[in-house]
Amino acid sequence: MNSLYKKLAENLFKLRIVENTISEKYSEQEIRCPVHLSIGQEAVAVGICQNLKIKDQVYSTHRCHSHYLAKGGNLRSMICELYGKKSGCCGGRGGSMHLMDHSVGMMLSLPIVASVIPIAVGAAFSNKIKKRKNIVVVFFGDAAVEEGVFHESANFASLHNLPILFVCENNKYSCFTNIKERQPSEDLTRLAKCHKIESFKMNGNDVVQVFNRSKKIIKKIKQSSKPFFLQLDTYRYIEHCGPRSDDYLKYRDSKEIKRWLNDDPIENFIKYLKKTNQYSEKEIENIKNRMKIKINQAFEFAKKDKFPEVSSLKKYVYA
Ligand SMILES: Cc1ncc(C[n+]2csc(CCOP(=O)(O)OP(=O)(O)O)c2C)c(N)n1
Ligand SMILES: [Mg+2]
Repeated sequence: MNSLYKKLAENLFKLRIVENTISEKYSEQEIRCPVHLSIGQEAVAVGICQNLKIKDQVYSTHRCHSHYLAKGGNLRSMICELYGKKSGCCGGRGGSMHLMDHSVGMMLSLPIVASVIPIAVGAAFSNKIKKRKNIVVVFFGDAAVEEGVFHESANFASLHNLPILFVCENNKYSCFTNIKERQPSEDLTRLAKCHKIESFKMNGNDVVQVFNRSKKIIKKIKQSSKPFFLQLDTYRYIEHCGPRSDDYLKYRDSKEIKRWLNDDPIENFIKYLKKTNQYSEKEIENIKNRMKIKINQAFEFAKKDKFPEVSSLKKYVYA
């Protein structure tokens, strides 16, 4: 397996195993923050972040585990944050929806839908004024384009030619409501085109395609200093918020679920490796085992870590 495919495999398995472990351990009731898992959506974060330099900046949402990990965020700090512990990336104060690690350019995650978009655009504006060569990537869901602030931000980014990649991760749902009940068309690139932002829509479950396409787009953004809107269609496997399946609620049709389970990003990647004679069972097993060990160590550490001191309760509270 070449070094790129190895990296993609490591990240895909890291994300999948971390989130499966969160899902398993959640019932122990030691993780007390809500969790929005991205199981099934991993190829989006992995394919794009593999093209980014440390100095490139990533901004994310309530569903931020995948972006944080794919950008190289510290695993132990993430798990400690989920457990509300002192060594967490926000000192245990933020929980699952506020992941950040400035040392690798994972700048910020915010759970208020679309609220991170203007902040990311502001960062791109600052980079441009300061003539920095890095770009900003902002990840958000299909519901975020339904907030007015998305349009204000897109307009500003277009008008000022800002080097920013808008990544709309279309998993078809805003909580329980299908995009067909919210939008006249599932092609959300039309919402970028009206701001004269170049755009592209593709399947987000093929990590090699996402990597190749975003590589070209990122190069173009860096050369032209113009924004780009990329829609990646994907699917979350389990409930909107929480560690379990919620298929019994029947807001998602079983045919639809099956169709997406058959388009699994990890299975797709394995198939690709086999087709291109790059597959090695031994290497994949090694990667999985290494990841499992690292991940178990992070959970063990987090469980034993201390909670923040009660005396520090008012620190960072502005009143
Ligand atoms: C402004 C705002 N309205 C409502 C909510 C409640 N809420 C949390 S996540 C979510 C759905 C977001 O859907 P999408 O942007 O598609 O992301 P996904 O959860 O599918 O990844 C909503 C409505 C919120 N956090 N912020
Ligand atoms: Mg969605």
